[in-house]
Amino acid sequence: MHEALVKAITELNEEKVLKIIKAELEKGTDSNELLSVLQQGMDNVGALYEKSEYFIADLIMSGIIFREVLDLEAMRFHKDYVGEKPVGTIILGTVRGDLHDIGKDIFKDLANSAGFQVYDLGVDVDPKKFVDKYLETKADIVGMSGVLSLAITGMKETVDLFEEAGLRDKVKIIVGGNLINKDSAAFIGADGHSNNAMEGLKICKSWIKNKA
Ligand code: B12
Repeated sequence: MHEALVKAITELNEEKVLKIIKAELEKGTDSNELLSVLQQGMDNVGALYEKSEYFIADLIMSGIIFREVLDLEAMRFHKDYVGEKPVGTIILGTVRGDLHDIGKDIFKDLANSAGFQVYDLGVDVDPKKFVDKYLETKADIVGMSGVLSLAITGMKETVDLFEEAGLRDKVKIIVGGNLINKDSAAFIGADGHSNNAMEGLKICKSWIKNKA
């Protein structure tokens, strides 16, 4: 399945991707495993775009296919948690200049399904908006997403603004996205990082546990 699914998404074969995913879901394959295989295919699409073999329309198509998969009933997590007592609260957004939101939304859905209340600020979020939302909600965690190189700057500026506002030690900050690694996270000044939504969620859960 692994290779066939990576090939289908790399070739932007919408029908085949959906066929494989539906068959795997029926077999009981874990939805997170399917997402991580799809992500590898998206990396291939990005690489082909870099080599000018694919164009912007192809990036758009890959995004449309990915969204279709996320919208399948069996892929849905428990969205929009509004329970009485969330396990924790997270302010989330794709940082300034970056419009990619597929990864952000996956993290959001997973966090919701784990009982977190998520304040989703959307895409292209100005650093000040993160700080303002913190002042309004006093959330436990700030999560920033971004896949463009310039997202690193937006993330760092947001952390710096928390520092300037004297709020840095009040909140845990996690950054995520394809190009986030140990070095970029250290440069940004984040408390945690991951380029895998499930891993990121584990980090958030451990923070909440230690706080209690
Ligand atoms: C689909 C896509 C698009 C779609 C986005 C649709 C959408 N609604 O998001 C569209 C067509 C809009 C697009 C536009 C552009 N794109 Co684009 N795009 C992609 C592509 C192919 C896939 C991105 C994606 O959705 N991946 C799948 C998701 C699931 O992965 P992810 O985001 O990494 O998320 C996972 C983890 O990182 C993590 N995660 C994500 N966020 C968070 C947050 C937290 C807190 C945590 C814990 C975890 C976490 O969880 C997710 C699941 O595990 C990538 C290639 C790639 N390799 O990523 C290029 C890519 C990101 N795009 C690129 C470029 C250049 C562009 C454009 C500039 C193209 C142009 N000339 O206009 C524009 C930029 C627009 C803008 N200002 O943002 C480049 C970026 C290069 C760079 N280093 O800056 C890439 C890398 C392609 C490439 N190799 O050249 N793109």
